[in-house]
Amino acid sequence: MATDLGDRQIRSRRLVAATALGLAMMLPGLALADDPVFTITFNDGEMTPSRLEVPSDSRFEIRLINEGKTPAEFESIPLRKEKVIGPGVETFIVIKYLDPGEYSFFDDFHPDAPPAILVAVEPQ
Ligand SMILES: [Cu+2]
Repeated sequence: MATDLGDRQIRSRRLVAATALGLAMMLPGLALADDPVFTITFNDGEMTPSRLEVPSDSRFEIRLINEGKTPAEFESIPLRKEKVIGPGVETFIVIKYLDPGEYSFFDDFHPDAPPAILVAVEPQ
């Protein structure tokens, strides 16, 4: 009797967990399905790539991945954006409708590292 109840509870908990995981995986994709996605990786002061071409006049997403052992901070004065990324963390920012041109950014937690640049290019 008690074992029976236990089994049923475990089974329903597993179902809830699987459903929640499925939704969590689907929702971010749905929310930004049309936006192009670019990735910048941080690694204890190194940013890759150091030059990233993005489309002007459209919304896009930049995925920020910190593979380093120390926190990083994406910071751009011309873009007026900053975001802290803990070690081992992946997050993203959305950027909307840039004018064509160059937008520098840096890792504010590693100020000695060379800055990097976002280049907004008019779509052909
Ligand atoms: Cu900062």
